[in-house]
Parts: sequence; C-alpha cells; structure tokens
Amino acid sequence: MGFLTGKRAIIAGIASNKSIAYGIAQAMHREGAELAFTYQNERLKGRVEKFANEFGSDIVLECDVGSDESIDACFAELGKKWDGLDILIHSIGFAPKEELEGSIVDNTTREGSKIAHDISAYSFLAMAKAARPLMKGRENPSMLTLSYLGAVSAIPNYNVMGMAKASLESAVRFMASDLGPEGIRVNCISAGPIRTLAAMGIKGFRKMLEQFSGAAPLRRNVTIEEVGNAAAFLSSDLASGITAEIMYVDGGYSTVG
Ligand code: 0WD
Repeated sequence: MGFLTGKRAIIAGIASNKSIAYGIAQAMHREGAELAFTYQNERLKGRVEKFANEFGSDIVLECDVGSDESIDACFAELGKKWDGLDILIHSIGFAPKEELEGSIVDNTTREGSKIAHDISAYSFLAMAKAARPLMKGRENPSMLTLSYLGAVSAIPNYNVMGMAKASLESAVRFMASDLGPEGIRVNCISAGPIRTLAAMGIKGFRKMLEQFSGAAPLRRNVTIEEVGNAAAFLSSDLASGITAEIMYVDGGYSTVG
C-alpha cells in the first residue's frame, strides 16, 4: 500500500512525458493516489487523455488558468465526479519567449510582464480559490506549486519569469497563512533545471544545465522522477507538519556560490 492510498489529486501542467507534472503523476500513481488531470486547450486534450489512461484515470478536464470561467467550470465538473479533493498540483508557467533573453530592462514589456505574472503566479491562487471548498473536511489537504531559483537570484535570461516566480513564492506564504486554520497546507518545490518544453524556451538553457551539473554538490542535474518523489511526499500525510515551505530539489545547487 502506497503512502498516498485514499488520496485524490488533481494535476495541472502535463504537456509531455518530459513535463515535471508527468514525473509527479508517476510518483503519485505509484503511491496509490487517485488522479485527475487538466489540459490547457484542445491542442493538448488528446495527449493528456493518453497520459491519464496510463495512470488509470478517466477524469480529464479543460482548464485554461488564464480564465476564471475555465477554472470554475473545471472544478464544478470535478465536484460532480469527486465529493472531495486532497491534493492540488500546479505545475504551470508561461512567459512570452521574447521576454526570456538579454537585458531585462530593455526586453521586458508591460504586456509580457502581465502575462508572466498572471499565468505563472496568480493562477495558483485562482486554482486554490476553486479547490478550497472541495478540500473542506479532508485530512491534511495539500496544495503544491513549482518554482525556480530565478525567484531569488538574477539568473541570466530568466528575467520576467524570475519576477513572476518571486511573486509565486510569496503567494505560497500568504496562502499557507490564510488556509492553515482550515488544515490546508501550501508548499512549493524549487526544482533545478530540467529539459522540458517550457525550459527550452529560455535562451541559453543548455548552458544553464551544464553550469548546474558542474557546480551542484551532487555534480549532476535532477530528474522529473526526483521532483515527483518530493512532490508526492509533500502532498502526503508524511508531511502533515510542513506548510509555507519552499523545498529545493536541485542537487544542492542553491547552497553553493
Ligand atoms: O527546468 C525546468 N523545467 C523547471 C521548471 C525548473 C524549475 C521550475 N519549473 C517549473 C516551471 O516554471 C513550471 O511552473 O515547473 C513548472 C512545470 O514546467 P515544465 O514541466 O518544465 O514545463 P512543461 O512541460 O512545458 O509544462 C508547462 C505547461 C505548459 O506547457 P507548454 O509547453 O504547452 O507551454 O504549463 C501549461 C502548459 O501545459 N500551461 C497552462 N496550463 C493551463 N493554462 C497555461 C494556461 N494558460 N499556460 C501554460
């Protein structure tokens, strides 16, 4: 019996089998959780249905986190299938590609900044708002999002995404404080760089991977399986005392100069 047996989790952010959300789904499925999945739009629907099938799930819901109507419709539909929810996984981030290179001062636009903050930071709060009623009365419910070191360090080319991740990490602390009295925990994993669709949009990403693996105490990059295992732990009763935490799964890189 896995340590997530009896838990129901909704996972947002699977775009491919390289996605961090895919690694999280794998670990949670292995540990016995029942899973539901969301997809951003029709383009991704078929792909996400295939992944859901792989994890024994037939709950696949549209959820464009840039739209409150889409989020509300998604959780209304989930409420018809499940009478409660234990785990929310938010593994979503986006900024227009042109914003992720060169000078942050010259290249960041008002519109690009709005989009990055809306999709990468505010959307976690928006999903939490919709998930909250379904978590009422559950044991140790948990919300989890994904961040990156660029939230706290000026990493070349990460630019406006760094600003959005700083906002996201701040949201984690405020949300944990707000939802804690209801027993809901809110945490974040700050993952080391991993080759995914979203990451390949960052200029010089390959160099970033090399720099991390060269300097991290473990002298290698981390995998979606390792992030998945940490996510499964943080979402489980084993982590019942942990909230408002930014947990680094980065081979120790953030601790070395
Ligand atoms: O190195 C990395 N890959 C790291 C990623 C290091 C540390 C953190 N992260 C974060 C990302 O910033 C993001 O928050 O992890 C999260 C997941 O990212 P990922 O697994 O690297 O990326 P990917 O496989 O591309 O999944 C992100 C997905 C989108 O994929 P595409 O490639 O189609 O943009 O986020 C989803 C979408 O499926 N997404 C949305 N979902 C709903 N509504 C939206 C939206 N508006 N926009 C993007």
